[in-house]
Amino acid sequence: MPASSQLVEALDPVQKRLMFEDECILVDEKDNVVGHDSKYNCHLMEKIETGKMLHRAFSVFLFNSKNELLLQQRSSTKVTFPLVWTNTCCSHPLYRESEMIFENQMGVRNAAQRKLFDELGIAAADSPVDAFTFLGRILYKAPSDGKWGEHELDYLLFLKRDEVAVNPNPDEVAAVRYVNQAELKELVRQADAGEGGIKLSPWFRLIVDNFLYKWWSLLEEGKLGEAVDESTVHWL
Ligand code: DMA
Ligand code: MN
Repeated sequence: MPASSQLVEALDPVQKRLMFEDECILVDEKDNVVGHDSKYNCHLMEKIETGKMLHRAFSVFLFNSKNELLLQQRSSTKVTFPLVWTNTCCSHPLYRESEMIFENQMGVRNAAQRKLFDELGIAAADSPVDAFTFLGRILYKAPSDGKWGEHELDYLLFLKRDEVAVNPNPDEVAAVRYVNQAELKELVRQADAGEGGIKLSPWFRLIVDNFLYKWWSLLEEGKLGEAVDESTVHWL
């Protein structure tokens, strides 16, 4: 059997289906759409190294009325970055009309609403597309293990809601917890110290190190709008 088909056989069946069903949006470094390819191809490190697999993604940060942030631990069956702790929900807008609307980030907002339900069982009524605050975009590359990785242009979305019902999908999510700023700092310390087997996703770590606490404090002060940057793509 060729090495590439052994790689496919070893995948969890649910994640394997999504790897070929989900068609990601390929973009250039300015976020212009340049094509599309399967989620599978977009996350193979050997293809990422060609520089042609940069794709659009989003990261949602959901806060409750106490300004605590919901974290998720990715399931053990995720192909990329299994069992790492990360922000509330991440995925990709897909190559379909409703998720490619550029104006007002509407395609990404639609995709975020879809995946909050798929991963966490959060009802669309609890994640109205207009309720997301779009903060800005980052560009980063990160290997997962030898075979898999990410090279993304990632839209950052904050959402603050009164207590929402959360019902994690075990195919996607191993655990969830709310943290305040001090608790997140302690989690980061543990990850750095290699304590308790805590690992953080590379994109979450980049966002924590560059933006999160500043934006979180603005959210607490009701001034999140001051942080919005619609034009820059930040290279991290
Ligand atoms: C991809 O997330 C997006 C980012 C920002 C890493 P993911 O691997 O959780 O995507 P999916 O949920 O579609 O598998
Ligand atoms: Mn990706």
